[in-house]
Amino acid sequence: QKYEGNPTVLEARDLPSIAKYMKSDACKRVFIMNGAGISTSSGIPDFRSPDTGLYANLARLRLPYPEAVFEITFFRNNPKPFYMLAKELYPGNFRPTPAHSFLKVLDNHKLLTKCFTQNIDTLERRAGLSDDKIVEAHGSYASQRCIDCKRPYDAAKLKEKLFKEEVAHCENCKGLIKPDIVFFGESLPPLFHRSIPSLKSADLLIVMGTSLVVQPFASLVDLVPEDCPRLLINLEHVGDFGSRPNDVVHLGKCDDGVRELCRLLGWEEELEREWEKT
Ligand code: CNA
Repeated sequence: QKYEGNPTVLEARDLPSIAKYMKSDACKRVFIMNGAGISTSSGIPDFRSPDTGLYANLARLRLPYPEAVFEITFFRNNPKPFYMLAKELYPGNFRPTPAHSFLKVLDNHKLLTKCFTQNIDTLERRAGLSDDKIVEAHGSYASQRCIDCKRPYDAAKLKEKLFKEEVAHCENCKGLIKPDIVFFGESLPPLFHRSIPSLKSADLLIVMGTSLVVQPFASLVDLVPEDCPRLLINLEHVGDFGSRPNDVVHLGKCDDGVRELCRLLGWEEELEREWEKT
């Protein structure tokens, strides 16, 4: 159900109107929701892009179905596929993208309230965002533990095992070790739940690089006020974008979208400077 009337907060439902609104006093609290699509230009595949996504390329892992690689019950019986994938996605080899540096620029301008990310690659931190601005909704590689007794495991040891393609076991109970990445069937970190109420105070929500299909993350888009402008920058149309009066849909690559927005805001040089630093 697309909203057919005129916008109530923006002048028009386009990027220049978003930029104008961002420069006004009315826009003080910007929230971000992002997903794997903001990291694809750094070389990390997303899940669902038709040819390049991980799900399209998991045949070699011999999974019964692609999502199994992130299911805790499957992992218990067969941890190898996840370990193979975890090795491939291990952070350190990838550089933040201009879309990540855009988050830092927003923060420089005291506009960024919170970045809710589904990504586990920690590139938001690497782009210079401080911990208090990031909600890693699906966890990250920053810590790891036993799935049974929950005892933390040494990061360097896990990395060594991963790179040797060996499965790590708990030194206490022999349970399987896994990075604190949230699997299907596991609860999201307490910080995610604690941070949700703040969305009520949003002046702007920017959603980038996500298919908006994984719950409960996807439903955060509903939690900003009804007239709060929501901007989607994505290769494809997702979620219910367009159903609210101040929704703006900008189809294309995240990096191109943020560059265009920064140009409209007069921040283009700052964006490139921040990106150079990464
Ligand atoms: P997804 O379901 O794979 O969707 C990605 C979305 O981004 C799709 O709509 C694409 O069209 C779009 N997209 C891809 N490339 C670009 C681009 N350059 N510019 C604009 N849009 C683009 O990924 P989601 O994040 O929505 O799914 C949630 C999962 C993916 C989370 O649990 C993540 O942990 C998981 N994941 C994370 C990473 C990472 O940390 N980088 C990588 C792969 C998967």
